[in-house]
Amino acid sequence: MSTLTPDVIAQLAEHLENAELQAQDVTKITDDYPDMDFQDAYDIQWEIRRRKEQRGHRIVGMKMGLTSWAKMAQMGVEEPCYGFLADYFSCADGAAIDTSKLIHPKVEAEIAFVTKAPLKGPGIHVADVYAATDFVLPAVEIIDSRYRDFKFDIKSVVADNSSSSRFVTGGRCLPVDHMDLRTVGVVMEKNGEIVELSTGAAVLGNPAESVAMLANMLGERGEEIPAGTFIMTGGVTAAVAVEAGDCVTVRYHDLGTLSMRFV
Ligand code: OOG
Ligand code: MG
Repeated sequence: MSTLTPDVIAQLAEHLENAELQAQDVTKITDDYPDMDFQDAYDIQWEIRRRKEQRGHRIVGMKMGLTSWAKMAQMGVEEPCYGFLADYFSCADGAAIDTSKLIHPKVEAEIAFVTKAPLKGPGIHVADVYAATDFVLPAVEIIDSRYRDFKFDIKSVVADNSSSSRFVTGGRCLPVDHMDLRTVGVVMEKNGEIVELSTGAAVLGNPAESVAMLANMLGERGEEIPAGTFIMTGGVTAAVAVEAGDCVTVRYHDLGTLSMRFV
């Protein structure tokens, strides 16, 4: 079901994408459209994706969000969501990330997958994910909600591409059969001090569950995860606010270290 007309979907997509591109916060869209539903919210997100592709941007991955209790508790939203990653979101390990293009960035430590076979829901489970995984690697997401004071509800955040804005990846990649993803330890440091720590099990008990959930959510729209897709599974800890001058390093058991600074 959807409640919004195609015109309103297009208008809200433009509104939210402009907020991203101009780094200007806006009020959450459910204030004006309280009856909008999940389909409307994902329709807006897919329209933002279409707008970017039409301008020549490539989609270089997908992300799941709100998959750990730490994140759900921090945001007051208890349902996972997905988003897409556009080419210009990608930053190299060690990058200087320009905060003037962002509203109020926060960093999240995540475990990422790259697939080697398509995954199409419904009915995808962890064994399917293992079979379709090429390798896993560390990733740090920089989220930047377009909503004032980073306050939203699930439908507003879905429409806003689940706060996606930048990501850093690299480190070391490992085949999934060489590790227990649940016990991968993660230590996040900001300016040399430990600010958060967790393990892979924080994400739905096993980050592979997050990939399965993405396949099943996409399946509801008749979409799939193609082979060769980079997927971030969601923050293993609460997100940490950063500003110009901050340096962040995240150390992962067996998967190496990622660093970035904010300028
Ligand atoms: C929504 C996106 C959450 C994650 O890893 O949990 C997310 C938000 O908290 O703004 O990317
Ligand atoms: Mg995230």
